[in-house]
Amino acid sequence: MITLYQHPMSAYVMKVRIALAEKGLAYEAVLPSGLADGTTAGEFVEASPRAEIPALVDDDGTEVFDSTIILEYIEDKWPEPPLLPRAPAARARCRMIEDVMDTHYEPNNWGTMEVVKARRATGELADRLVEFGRRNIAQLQEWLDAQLGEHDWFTGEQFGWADLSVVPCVARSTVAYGYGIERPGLRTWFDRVMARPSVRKAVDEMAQAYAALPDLPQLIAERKLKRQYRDHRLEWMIAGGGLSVVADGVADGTIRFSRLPR
Ligand SMILES: N[C@@H](CCC(=O)N[C@@H](CS)C(=O)NCC(=O)O)C(=O)O
Repeated sequence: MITLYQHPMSAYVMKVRIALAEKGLAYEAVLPSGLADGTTAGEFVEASPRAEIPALVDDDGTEVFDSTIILEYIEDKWPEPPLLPRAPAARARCRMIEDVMDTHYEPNNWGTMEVVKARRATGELADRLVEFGRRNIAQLQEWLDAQLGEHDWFTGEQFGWADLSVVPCVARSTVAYGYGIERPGLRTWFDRVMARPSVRKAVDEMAQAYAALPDLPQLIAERKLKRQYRDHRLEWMIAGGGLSVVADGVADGTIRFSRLPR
């Protein structure tokens, strides 16, 4: 049986969960302990040396980390039904859409949670950061709408790679933060994609996990939550005006950075 190290709120994990469901592949979902404060260890870190989810361990022992590499592994090993189209240009387009979601859209959701749930900032700074995320999301949704054009799916003729990369981020900003989808084309696509059982299940579990989040400010005060600030997310916080959030987190030891493979 495939093992998937995961957390239901992660957009990167959701991509993989949707892909596995679309391929009809059963897996055991394992929530690694220590994700909150970076004290993960053991078999999870052997499979994922950067200590990030998702990581997949195949039943022959093959270990794969990083959502994009995992999607490629799944597509290579179980090509049916295909998630990528055949034409090179269409394949490249799917991967570009995925990259924009992973690097530009996702940090807005992550950062908004750092403000509204973890309350890393208050008052005027909190308002500025939330507004930064809201504006970015509106602009990215406009871009997505243009990518979709008159098509039913981002991937092309059928649901696939690009759709499963877009939906985790759009669902999170809609379900968790209540941002409407202003563009009618994108809105219609969202309703269409949410009708797929693979997507509905992943989004429902994300929403449940979000609703059940513990008191994050309390955990931060107790030094039990030490969030990883990394690449696009770190950039988001700084670009939005939250350099002091980073400085405060470094000073009080409640943020951490990337972990090198050892
Ligand atoms: N590039 C990676 C990013 C994965 C990622 O950022 N995962 C986060 C959760 S959403 C994580 O595991 N962070 C480590 C931590 O919080 O300790 C991928 O696409 O899989």
